[in-house]
Amino acid sequence: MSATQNAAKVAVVMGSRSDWETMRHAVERLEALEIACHVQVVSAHRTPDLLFEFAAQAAERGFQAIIAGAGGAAHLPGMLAAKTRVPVLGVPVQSKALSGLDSLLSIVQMPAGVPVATFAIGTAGAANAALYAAAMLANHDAELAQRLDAFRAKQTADVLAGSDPRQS
Ligand code: RP5
Repeated sequence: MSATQNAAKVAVVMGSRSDWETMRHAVERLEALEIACHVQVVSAHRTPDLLFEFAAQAAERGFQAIIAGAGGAAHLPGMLAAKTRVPVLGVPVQSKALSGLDSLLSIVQMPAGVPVATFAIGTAGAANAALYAAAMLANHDAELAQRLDAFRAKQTADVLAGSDPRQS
């Protein structure tokens, strides 16, 4: 495989190491689909210069999507979207104080002109952001499309095989 094929297609960033327990669900889904990803803590408030540098370089680094998770005053996805044309997929991390409603509203209420695709609060949002990024990439990658179709077929088969909840 060439260096270009090996290069990360998706970046997964988060506002704090404390977000990892949520955001690892995105990384695990990407890895299961054999999508190379870059993972990094980038804080809108604690490392604002790093945020700007990361966003400025995102397109030239070849990222086709940025999955950004943050909690509380969750400005990371929106500020990234303000500084790069690479699509930003926002994941509201469940906060202790307000259970993630603060994170959700911080991410979803973007002004017209600067879009962030916003997902569910917590681990479901992280997993679905990864699957959404995979679907975007699959439009231009037939092998990935096959892997994504296989994942969905297995998911359906697993539910059908366990459709009687009394059986283990
Ligand atoms: C946000 O503040 C992070 O995304 C995190 O969800 C939250 C709390 O961060 P820590 O105080 O745990 O580092 O910036």
